[in-house]
Amino acid sequence: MTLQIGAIGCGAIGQDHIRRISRVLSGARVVAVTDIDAQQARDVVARHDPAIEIMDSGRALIAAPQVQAVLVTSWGPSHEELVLEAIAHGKPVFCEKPLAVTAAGCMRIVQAEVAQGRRLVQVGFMRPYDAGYRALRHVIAAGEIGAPLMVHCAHRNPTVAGGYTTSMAITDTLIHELDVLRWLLDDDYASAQVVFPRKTRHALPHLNDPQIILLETVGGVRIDVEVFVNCRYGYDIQCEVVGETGIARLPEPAAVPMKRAASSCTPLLTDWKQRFIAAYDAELQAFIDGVRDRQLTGPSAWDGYAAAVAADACLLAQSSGAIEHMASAARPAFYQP
Ligand code: NAI
Ligand code: NAD
Ligand code: ISE
Repeated sequence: MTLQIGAIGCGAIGQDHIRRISRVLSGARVVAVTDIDAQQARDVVARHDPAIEIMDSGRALIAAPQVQAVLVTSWGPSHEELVLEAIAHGKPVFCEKPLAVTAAGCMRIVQAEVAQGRRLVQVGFMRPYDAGYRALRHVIAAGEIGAPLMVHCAHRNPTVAGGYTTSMAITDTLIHELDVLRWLLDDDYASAQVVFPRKTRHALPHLNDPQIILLETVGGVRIDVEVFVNCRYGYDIQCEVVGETGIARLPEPAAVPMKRAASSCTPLLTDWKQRFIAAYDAELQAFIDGVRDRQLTGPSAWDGYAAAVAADACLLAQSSGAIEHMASAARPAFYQP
């Protein structure tokens, strides 16, 4: 049976996910799309399949009988309402990060899913599916560098769109580290602080860029993450874990080293879609397979909530300048691993 998916939001990642469902993955097809910008939806249909139906709204798409599972790839602030609507219809939903823009919003989703009685939500945190992060986690879990003590990370984009704000550095960008570092260390966060270095002249007046986020985990690991979204030179994700007896680094993506024009160089990627392309394929295939097997295994609504608790504290820390402590609700048995 081919799983029939309806996609809400036909922007950058919506188009890319529709492409992979239509041309790369197996077991699913896109039967309906919607976008508040109707032209975006028409473009997707023209590009992929004239049989895809354009729906008037996210609500109409979720209610449509031919839609068996929902893909939410609209703007972050719209996610909560759409995911709650999908849960109310008992339809599985893959929601891009952030699950909701506040921890309270994520908790409403957690409560709705628990009340519904089975896992229906997978969050688009793709890094746990990345081969490099998986290898790094394996090295740490095997004790090859001893107990982790410190983690140094960087999340750099060459540029961002004009609508990108100082808070989005947390809710849209850092949120990937907030998720993957919990998973990597098998730990949760205790506190956060944000400091602002000298601002790059390449950032628009309303945006503070770069930012350094300092996190402490419950287990006492200290983490620093540099978020720098106008770095100009490339899309660069770094993660180095310092343990008691050694250091482990996230592998760089494969690239051909060259010597030319009197220099030695290795090209860098500039597009996030390429950097994690295999991980995006794996996460969505896992969702399709999980829906078909009635057992979702990927990042859960609880993972979305846990990342959002930390994001809330980072947002507070951006404005207070202080160390902000965080408190999570107790994890329901429903989400125990
Ligand atoms: P985008 O701005 O290119 O696309 C969003 C689309 O959704 C637009 O076409 C917009 O018209 C539409 N839209 C917004 N609200 C809507 C609503 N209520 N109903 C229907 N359509 C709506 O943004 P982009 O880059 O595609 O990001 C979308 C989401 O995906 C965001 O949550 C973002 O954080 C996430 N994302 C995740 C990435 C990852 O690495 N996992 C990478 C890029 C984006
Ligand atoms: P696992 O499934 O044993 O999970 C390890 C721990 O990490 C569990 O406690 C779990 O609750 C937690 N966890 C999982 N995803 C998380 C997230 N996004 N944020 C925070 N915590 C998270 O370990 P594994 O087999 O290494 O799987 C790790 C991830 O990779 C999971 O998301 C899993 O679904 C996925 N996975 C992918 C593939 C693939 O080939 N695509 C195969 C197996 C697992
Ligand atoms: C974007 O939304 C993503 O999710 C990318 O992975 C991230 O690198 C970028 O900073 C975000 O804006």
